[in-house]
Amino acid sequence: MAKTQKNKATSYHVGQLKAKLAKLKRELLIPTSGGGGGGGVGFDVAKTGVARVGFVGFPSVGKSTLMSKLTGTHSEVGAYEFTTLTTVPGVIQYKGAKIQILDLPGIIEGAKDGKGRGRQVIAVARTCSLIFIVLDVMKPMSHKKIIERELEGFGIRLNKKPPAIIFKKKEKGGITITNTVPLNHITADEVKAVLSEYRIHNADITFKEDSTLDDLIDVVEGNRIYIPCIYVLNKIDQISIEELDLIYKIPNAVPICAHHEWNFDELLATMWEKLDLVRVYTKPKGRVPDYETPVVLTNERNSIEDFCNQIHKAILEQFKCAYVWGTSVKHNPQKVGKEHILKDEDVVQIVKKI
Ligand SMILES: Nc1nc2c(ncn2[C@@H]2O[C@H](COP(=O)(O)OP(=O)(O)OP(=O)(O)O)[C@@H](O)[C@H]2O)c(=O)[nH]1
Ligand SMILES: [Mg+2]
Repeated sequence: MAKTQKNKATSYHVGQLKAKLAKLKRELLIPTSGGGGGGGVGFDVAKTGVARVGFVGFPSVGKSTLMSKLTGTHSEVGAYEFTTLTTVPGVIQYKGAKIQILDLPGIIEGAKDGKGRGRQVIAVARTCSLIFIVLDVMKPMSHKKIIERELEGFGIRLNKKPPAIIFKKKEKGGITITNTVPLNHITADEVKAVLSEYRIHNADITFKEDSTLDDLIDVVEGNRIYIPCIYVLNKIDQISIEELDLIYKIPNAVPICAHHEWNFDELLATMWEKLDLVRVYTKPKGRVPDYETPVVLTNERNSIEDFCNQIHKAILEQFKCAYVWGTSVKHNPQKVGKEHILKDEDVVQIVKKI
């Protein structure tokens, strides 16, 4: 594909090839016999807390050291590779939220294709709300790209929003392509080639951003998972200040030293920012809000209804309305219904039916 010159005559061909490749990659995702793609015994652990952070990286980069220092949960640390052989869960409490931390076994290149226990590790990574890609600063930075490629090969998209493409299949009428912005990376021919590879001959597609063919394929495939990611650059005790200045330029990276617990404050603050959680304080009638123990919601499930369900399933049955103070409302307080969407640090008082 890289060797094909891009022009009108070849664009259909390129689209076809890209789609073919995506379909083959999907076949790799489907577990082969023996449940290789699933969690596997002892691999996936029960979810606890409002969010889950998974550590992914090559062996011996310091994942278990970081886990032990952050959570106080012991995870075996070894100078040899593949010390950790299964998922080790731990919990940290940060800003009133319980966050589950998963120390995962080291992966190697080719993990997504079934090398080592990589498939199982990456399958667990797919269930995380945030991924820490842990890298050893003494090792080549090309490792970053290798890990990213492994995760991407498993349908994980890092630090990326779902493509702004609306795709609707229909019964007849052919392919209709509309775009609200100019498209610089794709032609109608290529779009048609991709769709015909998927045997889609009737559909409406609207591009709301300057998309690529890969974006389109992600939408058609539909099984992509969009997960935020932090590059944790470990072992900075081994490098000079000049080298540190250089690695600080990497986007979404936090340099640390797990061993001496250096820069954990920045790591936790960045984690919090990426998790994008919503803390809501409850206010019993006639009393001050409880600022000690917030109800923590995720940015996808943050309505008054989600808030009620988080406290107790039975609350909704008696729900009449709610008063909200904070940034999600114009007036303080404002009367709202159960569809109202809450923002971080709002205060809520529930009014029950009598
Ligand atoms: N110099 C230095 N060494 C560290 C640091 N953190 C961890 N190490 C060492 O790196 C080695 C590997 O650490 P682990 O925490 O077991 O690494 P891991 O990523 O969990 O390894 P696997 O479980 O095999 O994938 C150990 O010898 C640690 O003591 C650090 O901040 N600085
Ligand atoms: Mg380990």
